[in-house]
Amino acid sequence: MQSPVSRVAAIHDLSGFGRASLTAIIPIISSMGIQVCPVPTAILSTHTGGFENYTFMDFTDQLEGYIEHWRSLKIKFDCIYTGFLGSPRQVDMISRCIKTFNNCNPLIVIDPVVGDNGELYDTMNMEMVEKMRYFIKLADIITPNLTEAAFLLDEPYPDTFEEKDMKEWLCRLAHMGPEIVIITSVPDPRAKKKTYSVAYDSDDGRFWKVACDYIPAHFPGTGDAFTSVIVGSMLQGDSLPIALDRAVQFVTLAIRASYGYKYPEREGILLERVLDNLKGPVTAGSYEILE
Ligand code: PXL
Repeated sequence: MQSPVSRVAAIHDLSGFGRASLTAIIPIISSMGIQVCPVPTAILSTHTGGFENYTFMDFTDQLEGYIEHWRSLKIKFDCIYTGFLGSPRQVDMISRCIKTFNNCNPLIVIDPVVGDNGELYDTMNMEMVEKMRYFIKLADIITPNLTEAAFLLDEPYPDTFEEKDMKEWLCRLAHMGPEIVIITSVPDPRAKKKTYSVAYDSDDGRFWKVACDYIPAHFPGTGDAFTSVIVGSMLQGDSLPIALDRAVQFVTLAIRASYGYKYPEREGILLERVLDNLKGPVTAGSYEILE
């Protein structure tokens, strides 16, 4: 029987405090009218960006039984969305899990979470990067930030970026497997206070760009928020440039809603204050096509 609403399997860690991974993904995608079924890859007391002494429980050994139960229930998914993974062994496990659900032809979205601001996250290493290079072959859509794109391509982290170089990176990443590549957090070489996100659809060969103001803040979990809006938007039937536009606008709004307060950035963006914006109709955005 067809589900009355679209359904996403969200394969991510559950970090109890800090509004990253599942605690950002579930409210965002749910607010967009889509059912989120979490597959927790690890359980942490907080995310790893800015907290010390967090607890970490790897959930890999439980996953086989968890997924097997879902399979026995014949649950169908419209999308499988995965991000931060805890270990190289977990990447193999999740690859098998994705193949299990391939019979209903879900949209596969992989956010290759390994780092930010030119560096790998605490729990990541080059073995994980190497694994990610193979893992993304399974994806329809990937959403690396500029740091992750550089690691996946084995390129140094660039300070500035011309559009033609960006296009080359997008094409090279698409050659690694995914049909659609979206790169976020690219500093604009011409405007100091701007960053942009770009997307490439290798099916029609078109490139899209959405610019936004740079705000000097680093809230963990913004990548998860961004990709969640992409997932929700694509499942609602939006075009790629509209999905890109909605994701950039939502994250920018959430950062602006948070930045004016005096609270630690490591607690993440104040999603609770902006979630309702995802319920509105699609409005005129600012995307451009790159010729
Ligand atoms: O938002 C990415 C992310 C997800 N999960 C954990 C993290 C981070 C980034 O720091 O630490 C556990």
